[in-house]
Amino acid sequence: MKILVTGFNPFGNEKINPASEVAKRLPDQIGKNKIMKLQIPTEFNHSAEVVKKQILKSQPDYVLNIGLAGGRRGITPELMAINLNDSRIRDNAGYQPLNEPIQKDGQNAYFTELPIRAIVKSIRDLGFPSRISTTAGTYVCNHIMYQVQYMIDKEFHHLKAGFIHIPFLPQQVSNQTAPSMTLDGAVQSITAAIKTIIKMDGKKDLNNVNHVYKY
Ligand code: PCA
Repeated sequence: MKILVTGFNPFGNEKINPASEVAKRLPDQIGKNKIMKLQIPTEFNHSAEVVKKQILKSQPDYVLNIGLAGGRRGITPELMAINLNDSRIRDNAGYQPLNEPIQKDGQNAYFTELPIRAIVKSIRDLGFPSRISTTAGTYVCNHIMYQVQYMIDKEFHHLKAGFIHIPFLPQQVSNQTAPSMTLDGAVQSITAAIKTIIKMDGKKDLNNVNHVYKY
């Protein structure tokens, strides 16, 4: 199988984004499976095009997008993406959409095809905090998750995709009390998530993980 993993570049006031730092440190291969890594821009109007180009070029079986959710304590696979751009800050191109749909002919929401319950379990088994998130927000992360699902809906019917938010790095919170996770911890967690995606391919997600919505 081929798995495309994307990580956003730094945005807002941050000089680093753990998402792209994690993506580039992932192994190139897990078993017989190829892991392809791509940094993508934190831009509403450009990110989907960059991902689509790479999907057409490398024909992955799975797309896993990774982003930073500053303030969250653990690794949070997203349940769904909604058809809304509504931004409290400008993106890296200076664009700040307010209350606008992403796709006029798209569904209100799309659910991920990833085995997010099994992913949460595999990360907790490593000793790192993880739970399912029921909202990816309304900024560029929700946007890219939605856009990839829209591509699946309209053209790449066999593709499976999802999104995982990760916490700040320790150096990003040295002057505040927000939670963080080391880069090594985040790399280990995302590697475990990818191994779970591979192991669960073609199988139904677990339904016996208790309290997956809570730490
Ligand atoms: N996090 C932002 C966009 C890019 C990123 O890494 C978000 O949660 O929308």
